[in-house]
This record gives sequence, structure tokens and C-alpha cells, in this order.
Amino acid sequence: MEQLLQQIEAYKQEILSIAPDGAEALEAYRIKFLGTKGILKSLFAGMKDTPADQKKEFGLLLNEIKQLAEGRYESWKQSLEGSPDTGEKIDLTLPGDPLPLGSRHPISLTRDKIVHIFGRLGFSVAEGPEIEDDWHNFTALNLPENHPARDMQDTFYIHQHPDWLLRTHTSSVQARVMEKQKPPIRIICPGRVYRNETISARAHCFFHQTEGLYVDENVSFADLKQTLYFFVQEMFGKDVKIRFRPSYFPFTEPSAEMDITCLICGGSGCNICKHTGWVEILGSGMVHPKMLENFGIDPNKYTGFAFGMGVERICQVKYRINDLRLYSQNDVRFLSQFTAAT
Ligand code: 2NL
Repeated sequence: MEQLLQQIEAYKQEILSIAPDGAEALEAYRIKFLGTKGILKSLFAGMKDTPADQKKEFGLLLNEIKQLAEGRYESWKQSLEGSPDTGEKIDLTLPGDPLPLGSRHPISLTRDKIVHIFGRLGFSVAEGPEIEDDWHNFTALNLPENHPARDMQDTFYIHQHPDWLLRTHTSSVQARVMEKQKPPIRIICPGRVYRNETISARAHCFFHQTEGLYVDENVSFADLKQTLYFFVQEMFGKDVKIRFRPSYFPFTEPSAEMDITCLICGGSGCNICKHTGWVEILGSGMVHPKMLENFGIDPNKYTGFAFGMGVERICQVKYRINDLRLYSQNDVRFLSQFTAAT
């Protein structure tokens, strides 16, 4: 009996020390210990020869080694075969779950498209500060001390500094460029501007402009017209017509506002164009000679044209957005509709 117990202990150690490294070794292990002619079977067969008073102890010992041998077998089998087969087949050709990507803001898309179109005509981007001084935002641009645009009602002033304000247009950037650079100047200035307006569907306290400036010898109104005509055709399509209406801006003379044929009704009249067939998209003009003088540019030698447009307005006409507040509410249902400014 003592010998038998030693034998069982030796099998136990053997089971614990074996680590089958493949299906064949595992099968050999199974046959040796668990098979119909295996070690466990013969040990259990020996039960009948065991004296009655030792049967219980012997039986417990055999069950212990049986559980050990079977447990080891199952876990080796699983680690060799991978996870247990649930009957579910994995289709490795299925595409993966798409990563949810954000979309670009319609104002950014529209601004980039405007900048790109003028870029192709040789305009380079100029940027400047959103907190400006009075000189660059007003005085240099021919807006006199008593001009209504300077009113506290319209402009955000910085309390801590009597000379500082939030720029009301991006013309201040052009002023900064003309201060430093002499002609030829050909720049496009995109940026955020601020006005003290009550927020509604048609007005907001901040919005975006893109202004352009071209100063060189022999720049004419015909150049202005052709440049803006090219822009409109690239932005809105080849069928769009343009129309100029005389207007007034303190920094240009003569000045003109430009309309395009209404894209919604094609010019026949609808409520978007107030039944005129035309929608206004920008203001423009020949740079006022006094402005050139302000920056030490000789108006007898150089002329220039300039224009300014609201990015929200261009975006509105292109995508038919009827409420300015949508641009700053960050509603994903609105924002996710814009993929490319085509
Ligand atoms: C509009 C009209 C305009 C300009 C902006 C400009 C700037 C300089 C010199 C001359 Cl430094 N002009 N800018 C000229 C005409 C019109 O903007 O409706 N903007 C939204």
C-alpha cells in the first residue's frame, strides 16, 4: 500500500511538471493518463484490491489526481487551440468600425475657399491683432474723429486702455501692411471682427470678414471688376452674373457694392432676393488717394483697389443658411452637414 501511495505521488509530480508544446504531446499525455488503458484507469481498477478500511482514503486520493490530470488537460487544450469555440465565425474581410471624425466649420470652409481663390490670383494672406488701436482701426482708414462708426454703441472699447478696441473690420490689417510694405501690395486679410450689436438672426456681436487690397502702378477699376468676377465664378459657378451699384465707403473712391444673380431662383425672383433676382455679396472700390498718402504711398504714381466681404454672408448665399446664430451655437446637427466648400 505504501508503495502504491508513493507511486501516486510520483504521477502527481509528473502531471505537474509536464507542459505539452503541441497537439501531439497533448494527445500522448491524454492517452498516458486519461486514456481507456491509461494510468488513471488502472489505478481505479486497483480499488477493488484495497482493504476495506483504506478504501475511503485511497478513493479520495484517486479523485484528487483524476481532477488534477483532467483539469491540466483542459487548460492545455484551450491554450493550444485558442479561446473556446463559441460557434461564431469571424469574417476577417469585414471593414472595421469607422472612427467618428469631426467636420470642419462652414465659416472655416468658406474662408479657406475664398483665400484659395485669391491665392491663385497672386494674393497672399496677411493677419493682424483682434485688439487694435484707434489709429489702425479708424483714423488711418479715413474715418474721422466724429464718424458714427466710432460710437460706443457700435464698437467694443477696452476699459483699461483709452486707445484700444476690438477691431470692427479687417481693414486694420491692410493698414498695418501698408505701414510696413511699399507697392506692389497684393494681400487678402481673413479674420474675426467685433461690433456691439444685439444678437439676432441677422446680426451678431462677432463675425468674419475677408478683405483684399491691391496697390501697384496702373491698377484700374477694370482690374477690380475682373478680379471679383473671377472670384464669383470660382465661388458660385460659371453661370453667375455680377452687377455693380454705386456706394460709399470712407476708404474708397469711387465705391461700389457688388450683387450676384440669386442662386436660389436663378434671377427670376424669390423671397431670398426679395424678388429682385440679385443678392448683395460684397463692397469694393478704388483706394482713396488720401489713404495712400496716410501711408506715404504716392497717389500720383500708385493706384489700388480694395474690397471687403462678410464670410457669413458668402456662406449664407452658398449654403442657404438663414440664421446667423447657427454659426456659433455649436449644434452638431448643423455643423456635421458641411464637408467641403465645393
Ligand atoms: C464691406 C465693404 C470694404 C474696403 C472694405 C479697404 C481697406 C483699405 C483700403 C481701402 Cl486698407 N479699402 N477696405 C474697401 C471697400 C469696401 O468692405 O461691405 N465689407 C464687408
